[in-house]
Order: sequence, then C-alpha cells, then structure tokens
Amino acid sequence: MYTQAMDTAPPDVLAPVRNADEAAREAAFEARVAAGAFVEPQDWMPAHYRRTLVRQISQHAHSECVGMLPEGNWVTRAPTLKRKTILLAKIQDEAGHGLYLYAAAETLGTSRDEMLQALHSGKAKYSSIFNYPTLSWADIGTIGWLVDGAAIMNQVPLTRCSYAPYARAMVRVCREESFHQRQGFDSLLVMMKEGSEAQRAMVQDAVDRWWWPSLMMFGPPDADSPNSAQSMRWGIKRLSNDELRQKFVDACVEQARVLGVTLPDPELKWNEARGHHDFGPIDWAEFWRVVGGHGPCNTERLGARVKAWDDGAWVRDAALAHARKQIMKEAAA
Ligand code: FAQ
Repeated sequence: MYTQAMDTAPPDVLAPVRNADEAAREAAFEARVAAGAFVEPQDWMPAHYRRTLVRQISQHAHSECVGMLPEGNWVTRAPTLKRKTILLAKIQDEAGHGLYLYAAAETLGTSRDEMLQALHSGKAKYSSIFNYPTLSWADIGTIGWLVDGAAIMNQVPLTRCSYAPYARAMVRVCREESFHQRQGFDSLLVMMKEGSEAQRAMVQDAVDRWWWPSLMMFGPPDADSPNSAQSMRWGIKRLSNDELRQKFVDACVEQARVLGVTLPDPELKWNEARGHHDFGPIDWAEFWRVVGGHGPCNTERLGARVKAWDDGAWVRDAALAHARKQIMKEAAA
C-alpha cells in the first residue's frame, strides 16, 4: 500500500505511557522539535500532537477530495479540448493529493474508514471555500488563480512541518498546486486579453465572488485561532493564519494588475510604513456560518461524498473478497 511513512508505528508507541515517563518524554520531544528535528511515525509523540495532526491532515485530505466537486461541475462544459484536458488532469491531481494525505494521516494510527466516518457524520471539517458554487467558466480559472494560489501560500511552509510524512507529502502536492495556479491564471489572462467584453465581465464577476472566500481559507484571525499557538510551538504550522493571508494579498495585487481585474475591496491600498497592503474587514460571521454547515453548497457537497462512499460499497466488498481468496490460495499452495 502507498504510504508517506518509512515505516508505520509499532503498537507500543500508540499505547498510553505512565505519567512520570510521559513528562520526561514530552520534555525531550519538545526540545527535539524546538531544535528543528523531524518526527517519524515510529517516534514517541505526545497524544495531543498526534490528535492535532490527525485533525489537520485528515481535514486537509477531505478538502482535496471535496474540492474536486465544484470543478467536476465544468468538465462537460469546458470550452475547448485543451481546457478540458487540463481540467481533468487537475481534478485527478486533487484526488492524488487526498490519497497522499490520507496515507500520511494513517501513519498516526487512525484508519481511513475512521477519517471518512468523521467527515460523513459532519464531525470533521473541510475547507470553507468548497461550499461556494461554480456559476460560470470563469469560476474555474478563478479557482486556479485564487484558491490554488491561497493553497500554495498555506502549504509551502507545511513542507517544513515537524511531522515528516506530512512534510514529504506536501513537497509533491505543492509542485502540482503550482501548475494548477498557473493554468488558472493563464485561462483568465486569455479571456481578459483576447476575449470579448462579455468574457471580461464574466471574469470580473467571478473574481468579485471568490476574493473574500479565498481570504477566509487561511482560517480565523490569529487572536481567534484556538489551535495556532500550540501548532506553531510544535512546528506543525510555521507561519500564522494572518501572516499567510497578508502574503497572499500582497502577491495577488500585482497579479490582478497584470490580469486587468479589480479586487473587490475599496480599502485595499499599499501601506508604506508596514511594507504591506492594507485590506478591508473580512466577514467572519459568513465564515463561521459556512464552517458551521450553512454555506450555499454544504448539503450538496457532503451529500455527494456520502453517496460516492455508499455507491462504492460493492467495490470495497469485492476487493476484500478477492484479497481473502488470494490469501486462501497462497495458504493452500
Ligand atoms: N475552512 O485554530 P484554527 C486546497 C477551522 S486544500 C473550514 O486556526 P488550524 C487544494 C479549524 O479546522 C485547502 N474550517 O485551526 C485545492 C478549526 O476547527 P477545529 C485546505 C476552518 O487548524 C484547490 C477552527 O476553524 N487546506 O485548497 C478553516 O490551526 C483547488 C479554528 O481554526 C488545508 O487544509 C477553513 N478555511 O488552522 C483542491 C491546509 N480555517 O478543527 C481543489 C492545511 C480554520 O478545531 C481545488 N491546514 N478552520 O474543529 C491548515 O493549514 C490549517 O488547518 C488551517 C486552520 C490554516 C486551515
């Protein structure tokens, strides 16, 4: 089976340890991580570190898979064979990212079935961004430019995450995300520079709708982010939600200028003293509404994932029956 681990954890690593031992082990672990060491699945780690990673990596995996749905909506309507081929390749890449990430999370001792059960029951989250609809072809280019652009900004620092299987998975994911961002930008650039007035208006409309949800992808402001402080101490997150969001805004301003689109924020302006762009307030009430299950497409997205799982039951059963037969055949030989 494909895995991000060099080896999976032996059972005793997963077992609870005695308190005195645990304190000493935890201190040694903190010191190792603070010194920049990477953690492998067979290494001892605090239970909270393990839980945090399972939460973040599995939610990341769910996001990659749910993220295929808004784009899948446009495969049959891509305007040219070239764009259709690119879109198909991109969606397949996202499935691959989900696979690497589920495999990385499995090295922490949680099964894929458990992770999927958490998604399907509504316990585990996935990125808020995928609860918005894709209304026009320009949405597909805009997802590549802004959503994949935000994903790269967030994920490049994760290639240095202290948990080595996650860091290794992110190296390949980031290379592919970079292609995704470029194809989106290219698709928008063609419409803006060579398209009709109606196509340019379609691009601007898509950018107007996706800009603010893209900024929300980085998570709540640092002051309202319950997990950030500990995750940064452990080297899981290397940059804070607000730092990443600011880097993203700064990068997008110049890209928007090249494209010839307006970012829908009247307060967006260069601040010489800070060396960054200031930007207007984000509607955090909308963010929490979407994260809480009440965005425009939450029901549809989760319903599609549950249906895919149910429809695939016979494939999983057949694969298990085949594997059992093979084992019996080998035992009899
Ligand atoms: N959506 O304390 P924090 C992609 C939750 S992949 C929903 O700041 P943390 C590729 C958070 O889970 C996109 N929930 O949390 C693609 C926590 O709740 P919990 C996904 C969110 O973990 C492109 C609570 O709020 N990327 O786009 C969101 O330290 C195109 C408090 O937040 C990743 O998952 C949100 N946006 O920081 C595919 C990257 N933000 O779990 C197809 C890895 C926060 O305690 C097409 N993940 N929450 O119940 C991370 O870097 C982090 O987990 C953050 C959140 C930054 C997302």
